[in-house]
Amino acid sequence: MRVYLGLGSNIGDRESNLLDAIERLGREVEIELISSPYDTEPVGYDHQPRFLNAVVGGDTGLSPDDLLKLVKKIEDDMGRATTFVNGPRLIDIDILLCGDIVLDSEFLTVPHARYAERAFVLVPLAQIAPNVVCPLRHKSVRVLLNDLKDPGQIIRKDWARSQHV
Ligand code: PH2
Ligand code: MG
Ligand code: MG
Repeated sequence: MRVYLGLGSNIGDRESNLLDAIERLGREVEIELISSPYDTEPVGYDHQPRFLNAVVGGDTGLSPDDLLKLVKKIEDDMGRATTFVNGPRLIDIDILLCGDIVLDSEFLTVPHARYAERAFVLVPLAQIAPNVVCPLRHKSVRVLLNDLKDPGQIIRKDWARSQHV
């Protein structure tokens, strides 16, 4: 199953944190696409440092629930402390899309509940997968991005360290 995951960090060495998370994900998910990193203004809670965001796409045999367990384990292993909703975080890994699966359980909502409103997700996602169609909205990522009223400030960067997929 093709999955897309969003990553964000705004504590410590943001790029190292994203790359560390991608490397750990790569042990269980065949990562095939990695967006550029984007320097983005915090959404939801202003009084915190800017984020570095990226999106990866890959193939996995894991179920959405097992993928969530993996993501939580990576966040824990990397030392993410619990803060508060929309607060600062060393690493955040969000499941955005899992093939055509639509699910809404106590633990997991797929597609991600807010990804289609968030430029810090849609801009990197549109870089690597503009034609992927949201199974809930039946719109491509490119169209979802075009629909965004105020994308805010999203600055594309280059990875300082080279990526090997
Ligand atoms: N994540 C949030 C809340 N706000 N803002 C930006 N720019 N990037 C994020 O990854 C982010 C956020 C909750 O997970
Ligand atoms: Mg998040
Ligand atoms: Mg999260």
